[in-house]
Amino acid sequence: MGARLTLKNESFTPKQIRAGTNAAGLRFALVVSRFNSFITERLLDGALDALDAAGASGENIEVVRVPGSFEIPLAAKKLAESARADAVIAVGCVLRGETAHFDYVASEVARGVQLAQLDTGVPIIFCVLTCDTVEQAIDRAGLKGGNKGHEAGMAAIEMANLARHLRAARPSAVVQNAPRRKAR
Ligand code: INI
Repeated sequence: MGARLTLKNESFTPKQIRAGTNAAGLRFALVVSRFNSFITERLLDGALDALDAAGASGENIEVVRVPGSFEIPLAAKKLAESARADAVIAVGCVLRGETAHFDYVASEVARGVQLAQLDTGVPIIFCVLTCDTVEQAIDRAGLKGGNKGHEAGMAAIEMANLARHLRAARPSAVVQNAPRRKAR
């Protein structure tokens, strides 16, 4: 259990900002690696399912394919720079083999995606599986572990709405008063 907060002022209520989950009117781009496409296509389906269920329109969604996960950051950055998407979703699957190749591809795609979103200010959601076995990847692309693509779609909607909200001079997104904690 963490340290208890003792409030001097009973009306001390910080604003809580949590962006909405409605995707209507938002634009998305998905960068999908063809390497391990039997996994990445399932992740793509999961992401599209989440966007569709949240009210996104097909005409506001672009799907861009790249050869492998290593190529994802450049394509994602170009999409983000072109201001055609409120959020980008990076979809890939890196499977550990017998050499160090896995480590280079996995670390560079993660680093590249993070740099691209920080450089451009456009959210780029990391939906790149990095698994030791094919079974682990299958589990995360629709079986036991759910579908990480669906989670990525939900994250993209929230971050697109949050980025809009944080850019706006007069915020319009959901701002709630924090539930009061009892001072002790
Ligand atoms: N790309 C992947 O997306 N997943 C992998 O598991 C993978 N492995 O294991 O080699 C992989 N390699 C290709 C790489 O992403 C580049 O496309 C290639 O090196 C050309 O730049």
